[in-house]
Amino acid sequence: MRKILITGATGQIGSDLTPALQRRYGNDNVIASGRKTRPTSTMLAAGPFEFVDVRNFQALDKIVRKYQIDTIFHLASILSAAGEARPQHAWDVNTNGLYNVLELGRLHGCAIFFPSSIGAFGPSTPPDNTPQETIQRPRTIYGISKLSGELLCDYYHIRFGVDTRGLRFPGLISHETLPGGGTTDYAVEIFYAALRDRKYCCFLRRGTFLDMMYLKDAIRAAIELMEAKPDQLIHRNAYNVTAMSFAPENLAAEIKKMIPDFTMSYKVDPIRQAIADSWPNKMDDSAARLEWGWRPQYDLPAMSRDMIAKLSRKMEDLYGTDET
Ligand code: AKB
Repeated sequence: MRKILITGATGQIGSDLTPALQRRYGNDNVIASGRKTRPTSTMLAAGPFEFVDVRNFQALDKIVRKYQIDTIFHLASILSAAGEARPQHAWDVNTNGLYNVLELGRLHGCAIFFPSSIGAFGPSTPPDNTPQETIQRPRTIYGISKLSGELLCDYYHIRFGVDTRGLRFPGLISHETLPGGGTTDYAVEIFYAALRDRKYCCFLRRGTFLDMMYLKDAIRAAIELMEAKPDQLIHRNAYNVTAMSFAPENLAAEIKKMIPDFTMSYKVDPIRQAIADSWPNKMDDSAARLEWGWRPQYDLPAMSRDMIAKLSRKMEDLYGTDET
């Protein structure tokens, strides 16, 4: 990796991945890009930024040529719940965007990182210790686009020798940027609500177990996978990776240890509940552990402590303290 392009750089993953790659590879060697969301002034000051729609092949091609890109982290994507609200749009962005990026990989020899998801599984997938290779019949347009993305990445690797690599990310929890339109978003919203209002109304039912990961681990996983030696990789597209599995009440109990007057109620959103019910409870990520040494560093208590500490500071900076 010498010259890196990140699509969707202003999103939840990109906001943390961009500075991490800049620290490692140099600010001028990481080109952040996005379609609509204005980058923060910090991101703009830190390195090059390009506005581009990933569905526009010519515009992407121009950027790849301009900066002589050799690696693309393709993060631009519509998430699960937002995808169900606008399925045609989600298919267009997720599938045609990836197709364009893979074509750039074929034409210019770029390595490609593709984030797949637990959404690539469906209700007939074994929900516990979900194997690396198993039944995948997703029922959401997001999951269908992620599964076809995994297959397309394999195809470009086998047929054209493109260096494609991917991870099946679980719900990602972070304090920098909010996720937009996912089913696992409750696990981020709850921290803001706990600190601000001391209460949260959860849109998923008690007992809904899902895989989750702190974003710091996810960023490290993406970089470690892209830096792994190619001959280590058997399951390129895409590796199961997880750090913890919990239900809403487990997360609430963890937060309560630090904010004792915090309470949680439930108002189930049937669309997001149906999506969550079709996803695994807990994946088996032994292929990632064996093939390229994946190890998470944050479990539920460590992640919760760090989130509370970082968000308390952020809220203090934004709103000040109650003291006069
Ligand atoms: C979503 O909820 O849509 C995402 C995901 C698990 O891929 N966070």
